[in-house]
Amino acid sequence: MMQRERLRIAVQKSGRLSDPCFDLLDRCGLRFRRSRDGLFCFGEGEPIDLLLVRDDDIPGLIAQGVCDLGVVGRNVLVECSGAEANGGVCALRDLGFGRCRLAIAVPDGREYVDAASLAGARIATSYPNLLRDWLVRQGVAAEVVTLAGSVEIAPRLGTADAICDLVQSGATLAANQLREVETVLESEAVLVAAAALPADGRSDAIELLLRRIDGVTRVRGSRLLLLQAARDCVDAITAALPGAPRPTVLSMDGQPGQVMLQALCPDELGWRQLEAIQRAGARELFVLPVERALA
Ligand code: PRT
Ligand code: ZN
Repeated sequence: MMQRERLRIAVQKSGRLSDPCFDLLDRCGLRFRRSRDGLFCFGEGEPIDLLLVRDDDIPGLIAQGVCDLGVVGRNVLVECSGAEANGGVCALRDLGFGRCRLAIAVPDGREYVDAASLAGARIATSYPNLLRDWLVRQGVAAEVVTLAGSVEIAPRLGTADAICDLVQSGATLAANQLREVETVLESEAVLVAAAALPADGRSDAIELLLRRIDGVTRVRGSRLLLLQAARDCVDAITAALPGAPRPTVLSMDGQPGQVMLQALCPDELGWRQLEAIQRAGARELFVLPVERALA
């Protein structure tokens, strides 16, 4: 395999994963200059470049060694990993965006009890490998109809009795009079790589990237809560903190009965939660967004 000093990451060119992926890289402190044809992004600070491609091509590009890392939905990774040419591509990190599920849905009027209800049915999907594996696990014999897109209209066209497609809000299913009945796979964007990571100059860049991704994803959505209180109130305040974080309690100079408390809360802190914390005895409450963390 060709020796390269710069790390190359395959990223979806335009689609649901593109914006959140660029946002993550930006939070990791990586800046890029786009090539004229828009297919390549040259890293300006770190030796990390991007190749912008269709998401379906990403596992193959990594398996061939054209790219070292990539960002794809777990649905694409697992669907492709059956192909021998893509062997050994695996997930390094869950990235927390692009969440959806691969689900089976049937027309509203169709009776459904459990997986056995699908016996003999024609199921339309763009994920034939994932669907076939699921059917085998359920011990159900059904016909898999592979379609490249517009899977949700297949039952109305009479070309399928059920579908297996990605669902996020469920609005697409509802608009097509379909009812979700089974989850085949829970998915989110994942950082993928070949099983054997490069051992040359690129390994430092991989380490840097993973450390920064962890620093961003670990605290994403977290809030730092700062407040003052009488020392007697600390237990009641701690009990009122959502997500049960372990607060740090600091004494305040010249005020022996008073403390300053800080806590990293895993989620958004709403007004009701803050008011409950205040009723437990807190004063001077501040809620701060947390951008990154380094242990
Ligand atoms: O051009 P390219 O091949 O790169 O893009 P693409 O069209 O194959 O992919 P894209 O951008 O649509 O999706 C990329 C990835 O986003 C998917 O592989 C999933 O991992 C993830 N993702 C998250 C989704 C959805 N949510 C999603 N809702 N991918 C597709 N959908 C579609 C779904 O197929 C259905 O048509 O949205 C519809 C359902 O959405 P709801 O909200 O109505 O349920
Ligand atoms: Zn695609």
